[in-house]
Amino acid sequence: MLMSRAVAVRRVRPVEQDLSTMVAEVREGLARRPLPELPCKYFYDDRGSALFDEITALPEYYPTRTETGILEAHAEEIVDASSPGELVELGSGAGRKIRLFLDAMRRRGHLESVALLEISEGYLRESVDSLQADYPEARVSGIVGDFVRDLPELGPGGGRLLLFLAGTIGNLHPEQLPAFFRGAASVLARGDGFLVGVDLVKDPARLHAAYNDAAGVTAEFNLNILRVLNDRLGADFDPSDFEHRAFYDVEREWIEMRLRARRPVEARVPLAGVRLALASGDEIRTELSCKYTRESLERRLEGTGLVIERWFTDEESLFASVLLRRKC
Ligand code: SAH
Ligand code: AVI
Repeated sequence: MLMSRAVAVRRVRPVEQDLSTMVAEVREGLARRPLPELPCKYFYDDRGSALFDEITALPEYYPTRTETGILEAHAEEIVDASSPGELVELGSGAGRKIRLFLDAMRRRGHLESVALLEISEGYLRESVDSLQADYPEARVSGIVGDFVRDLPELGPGGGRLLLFLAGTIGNLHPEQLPAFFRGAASVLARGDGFLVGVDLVKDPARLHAAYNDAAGVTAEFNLNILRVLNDRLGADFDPSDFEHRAFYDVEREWIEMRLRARRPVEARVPLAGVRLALASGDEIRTELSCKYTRESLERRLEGTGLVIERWFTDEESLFASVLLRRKC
């Protein structure tokens, strides 16, 4: 008889502490000039996570379909290369692709535990519940936290395969990558694997279409950050005062998402003590989505203790699933 296990979701910090962090980050971001900024992790309340899920099914948004195809072809090989007993996913979202790895681990009779580290608590709880129901032999747990700050919460590695899918690594500033990779290496034992989904540099027209979809879902996703500030910090943004803007910067090799004021805007964020005055046409940067080549990724990996072991890509080289290994 199978023993039922308690479903475990824990927060790294109490809600009030996360709120004070948000206050500090929003205050600092909106004070930046010439371009005020908001951290993109604040897109993801329940609505933002659902909008991202909608984006993944859009005809223009190739990354999810492409990565899923790569993983369907190679998940077995990736599991074989590592023989992990523990699977960890950072920024797990709706938690679908992880199942390809869980199925491969199950077939090897070597599936012990699964941990998800995610900022969007509602989505995390749903994923943990459904994975626990479908993989009862595994110990499934969730950590509500920030993958930039909270990797040590995962504890020491050993028989671990770490997943960071979707190209979410591109939402970090390139200068953050070496520290992020060092942090990841410190929760891996020698020989553990780290599979990173990387969106590749490509035709700017293809990128532009992916972030400016005809149905306007990406625009809604972008505007959702203002709704999150209204809900959590008592801000009084009117999303209809802003329009979505996304463009590819060829020099920096990143997509930038911004919100542009359609008219003069005066907004208050009372919990952060912020009054924001924008002229018509002023912009707030809300997201970077950096695109990489093998060479530019290798540069960011230098001196981090992680090396590229395998590079899987699709026929058009749109996206890469990169298996990193801790080498020492
Ligand atoms: N892995 C899923 C979802 C990718 S979307 C997929 O492959 O489709 C990015 C996910 O990362 C979202 O679920 C979002 O809530 C989460 N996220 C974004 N910033 C985060 C952060 N700083 N810490 C933890 N999770 C974060
Ligand atoms: C989650 N992340 C990889 C997405 C991306 O493509 O950078 C978020 C997104 N932003 C706009 N569309 C999707």
